Amino acid sequence: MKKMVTILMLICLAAGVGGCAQQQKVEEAAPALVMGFSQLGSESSFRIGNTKDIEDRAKEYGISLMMENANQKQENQIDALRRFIAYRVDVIAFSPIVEDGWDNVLLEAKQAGIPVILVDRTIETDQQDLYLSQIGADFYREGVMAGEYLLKKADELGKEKLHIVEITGTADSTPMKQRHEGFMDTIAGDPRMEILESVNGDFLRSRGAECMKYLIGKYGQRIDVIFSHNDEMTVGAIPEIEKAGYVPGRDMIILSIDGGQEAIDILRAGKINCIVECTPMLGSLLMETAIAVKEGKTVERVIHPRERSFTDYDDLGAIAPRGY
Ligand code: GYE
Repeated sequence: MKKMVTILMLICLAAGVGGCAQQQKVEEAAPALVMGFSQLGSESSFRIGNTKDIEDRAKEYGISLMMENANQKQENQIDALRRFIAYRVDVIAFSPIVEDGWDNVLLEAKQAGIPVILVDRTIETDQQDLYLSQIGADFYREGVMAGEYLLKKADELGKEKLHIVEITGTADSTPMKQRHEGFMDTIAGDPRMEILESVNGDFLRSRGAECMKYLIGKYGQRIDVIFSHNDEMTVGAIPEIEKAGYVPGRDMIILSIDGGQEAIDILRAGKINCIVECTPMLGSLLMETAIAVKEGKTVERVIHPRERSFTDYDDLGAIAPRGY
């Protein structure tokens, strides 16, 4: 795209000012494609970073973007998808807040001949042809990475038992289900690991605080480990741990997911022990996939970005600014 703009500018210079205005109009009138994107909400720094990245990359790739934010409500997302169908966009993309309940609206998109790409989370359906591709993290692997860190930490601490509490993300969402499974499968065979309770924090900072308050009230110093499904809830939980007189990162091992800047800074301060990365920077993959779809090319069914973890075993000085 950048190349195209440069070529256009060169033609403009050769053609004089009048020609330039004409060329500019032609380019503005013909975006590579029109994409309708339904974002699920603004619940976390991941989500805000994801929205911004999609907007930025759409501009970069010359894609005309209709962005709608559903404010955490599935019915708002369904309404947005229907508007995109009525508008006859070239491609529909969306981040489904939960996995179930999409068949009807996606059937409508299929009947209108509009291809659908899932971003970040996936859906549960018997009709596999309702979407072409899912671009998002391997959430199961994220849970596994958190579990593997804990097994290593348990060896280092040499404790006989570790009592774990889990603060989960939005019920019935892909990251909630898969992070839980990956983590539980990884620690399941180890007799040192004991789950005290899992509570639903809905990926929200305020809920993270409430959940932590409840858990500390109920289990107090029995809690050895907190596995929180995202940074936002972790950041909400930490002050509650401190208010109760415990030192996060030392008295209680804290495991988090996302890797936004705020949480990375808290990791550096020693109050979080491990953060598994979940990158919101999915915009380029989305735009490239959408263009390939428009050109009639076959695309990958599942596209995972590469991710890592950041832990108190790493050189934390070496982490580049996260951008979300
Ligand atoms: O981890 C959390 C966000 O779906 C992977 O949603 C995403 C999750 C992310 O609210 O912070």
